[in-house]
Amino acid sequence: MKNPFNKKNKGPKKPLTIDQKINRRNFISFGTFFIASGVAYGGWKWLYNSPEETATVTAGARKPLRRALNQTELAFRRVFSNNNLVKTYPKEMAAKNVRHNEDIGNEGKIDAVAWKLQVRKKSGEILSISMDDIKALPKTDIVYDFKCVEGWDQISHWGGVSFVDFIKHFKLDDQTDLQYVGLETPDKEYYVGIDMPSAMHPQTLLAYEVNEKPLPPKHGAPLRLIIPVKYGIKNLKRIGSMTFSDKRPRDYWAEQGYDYYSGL
Ligand SMILES: Nc1nc2c(c(=O)[nH]1)N[C@H]1C(S)=C(S)[C@@H](COP(=O)(O)O)O[C@H]1N2
Ligand SMILES: [Mo]
Repeated sequence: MKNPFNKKNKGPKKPLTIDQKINRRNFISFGTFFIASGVAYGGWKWLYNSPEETATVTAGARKPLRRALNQTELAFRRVFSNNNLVKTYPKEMAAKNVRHNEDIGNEGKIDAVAWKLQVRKKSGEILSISMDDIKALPKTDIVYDFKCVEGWDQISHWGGVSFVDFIKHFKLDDQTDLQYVGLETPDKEYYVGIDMPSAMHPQTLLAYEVNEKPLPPKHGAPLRLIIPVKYGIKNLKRIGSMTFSDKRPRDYWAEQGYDYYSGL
C-alpha cells in the first residue's frame, strides 16, 4: 500500500551506502560543533565586552556575571536552612597533615596573650575579648570536608566555640538582627563579610584548635573562623575584629571578582 503522507512517493527509499552514512554523520557532527562554537564564542564576546561592575563592596566582575552571581545567591538563600547540617566524619578520618593555604594578614608573629578580639556593636560600643574568655566557653568540635575554591578539599578536625554560643554568652543577640557579620585580620589586610544566617548556622565555629591541639600560626592562631557552609576563602584566619551591619561588609575576594556569598 502506498503511504499517503509521503508526498514524493517515489517508491521504496534507496538505503544509503556506508560512505553516504559516514558523510552524513560527519556533516552533522561538524555542523553541530561549528554552531556550538559560534554560540560559545558569541556568548563569551558578549560577556567580555560588557562593562565591568561599578566597584563597591564587590568589584572586578563583568556586570552580567555579577548579576548572575547575585541571582544565584538569592536562590541559594531561599533554600538555606540552619536545619541542614554539613556532613561530618569520625575524627579518625581527619587529615594529620592539614593543608595550609594563603596567609594574607596572617604573616609575622602574633602575641596570643596580648591579643584581644575587638567586637564592635552597632551602638559603637566595643568589647575586648581575650582568648581566656573564649576558652572558658563550652568547646565544640567538627570534622568535615573543608573546600577551597582553588579545587582542593580535605577532611579536617577543628575545635572552638560555636558562633551561636559566643553570641549568647556575650549578649550579642540583638546584633544578630542585622544582616551581616564582618571579620578582619588585626592588620586589616584580609577581611570577609558573612551573611547572618550562615554565621548563625549551628556548625559555624570560632576555632582555636586543629586536631585537638592549639592552632599553629599558619592556620590562624589564636582564633580563626571555621564556617562549613562556605568555601575556604570565607574562613578568615587570625581574627582581629568583628562588626555587625545591614550593609555588606568589605570582602577581600569579592573585591577581586569572586562571588560574595561563596556558599556551598
Ligand atoms: N587571614 C587570612 N585568612 C584566610 C586566607 C588568607 O589568605 N588570609 N585564605 C583563605 C583561604 S583561600 C583558604 S582555602 C583557607 C586556608 O586555610 P588553611 O591555611 O588553614 O588551610 O584560609 C582562608 N583564610
Ligand atoms: Mo582557598
